[in-house]
Amino acid sequence: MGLLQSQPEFVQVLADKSVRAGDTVTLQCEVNTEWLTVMWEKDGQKLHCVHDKHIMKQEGQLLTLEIRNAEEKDDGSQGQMVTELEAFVIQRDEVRELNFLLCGPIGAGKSSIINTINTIFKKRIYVTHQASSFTARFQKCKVGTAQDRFLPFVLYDTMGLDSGDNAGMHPDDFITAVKGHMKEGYQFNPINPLNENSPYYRENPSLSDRMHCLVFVIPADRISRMDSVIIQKMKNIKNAATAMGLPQVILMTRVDQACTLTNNDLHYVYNSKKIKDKMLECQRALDIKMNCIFPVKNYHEETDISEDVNCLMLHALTRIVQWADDYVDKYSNN
Ligand SMILES: Nc1nc2c(ncn2[C@@H]2O[C@H](COP(=O)(O)OP(=O)(O)OP(=O)(O)O)[C@@H](O)[C@H]2O)c(=O)[nH]1
Ligand SMILES: [Mg+2]
Repeated sequence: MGLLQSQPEFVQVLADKSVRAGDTVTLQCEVNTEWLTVMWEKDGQKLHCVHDKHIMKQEGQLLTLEIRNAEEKDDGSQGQMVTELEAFVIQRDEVRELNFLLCGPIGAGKSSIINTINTIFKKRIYVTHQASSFTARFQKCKVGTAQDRFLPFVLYDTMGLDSGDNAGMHPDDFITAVKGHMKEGYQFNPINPLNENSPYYRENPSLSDRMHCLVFVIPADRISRMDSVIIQKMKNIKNAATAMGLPQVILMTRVDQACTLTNNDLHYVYNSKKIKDKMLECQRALDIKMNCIFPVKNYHEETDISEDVNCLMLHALTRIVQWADDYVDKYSNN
């Protein structure tokens, strides 16, 4: 939060505060003049004062903002997570970008994740990565903007997994991609996976060409009815990734479709029994630890940016970036 005015200076700036949910938070700062107009900001945006929740006071040179009945959403953590990710530097300069491979059933929300992450960093709704038109090529998707700089991680979108033998992305293609053999632009072929004779096959991939985190995308509202063949395909991919020591996470999408409470208010996501049950189902299906399963909601029909949607995704992305960086650090030759 901050104070906007041309001439005055802070005598005492805002301090960080840790509080319990339900507490009243008092944020205070001091300036060197009484003659000013004050505006409080949160995450770089003007604070929308809510009646009986935000109380602003100006007593001489002392400026106070009282936030009653503090909730998680009152935290300015979105801005902090964005700043930290924008400033992120990979530990090893052998690798210039961390590569994340998205993997999941058809229509799970893989392309929408790319749109959601780009929406956060472009700070406007981003829909270029066409969701709902199925993904046919191996595509690398940058995050951020050319003007401000792209972030040091990229997402690789893939075709969805299907239950048929000759339908959806071939599981062998995931393993080929994880190992770094698959070149961008490769057209997925459900029947014949990529082979060494193809121009899209990279012979000797380096650590930079390999994937640094495998991101399973599982829709919360469909996990209970998911075909066992699809689950088995994901398990096989997971086992191959485990053998390579690759970090793996689950982004559990469509939480709004799985729980009415969460649909009405995304803050319920961590308190909802339904969502917890869906996370447990994901854990059992793929044998991935609960602290590597992240419930998220994608932008899909919204026209405005939502801090709640952003915070869920940013929380997951922060962990993914850290774990991928640890993997690169471990396997780097330098
Ligand atoms: N309600 C809701 N809808 C979502 C969410 N994520 C994705 N969708 C919708 O689900 C549908 C499928 O999303 P996509 O992002 O195209 O899924 P995909 O995994 O890329 O699909 P394929 O490329 O066909 O495998 C689209 O209509 C999205 O708008 C979410 O979190 N909540
Ligand atoms: Mg897609």
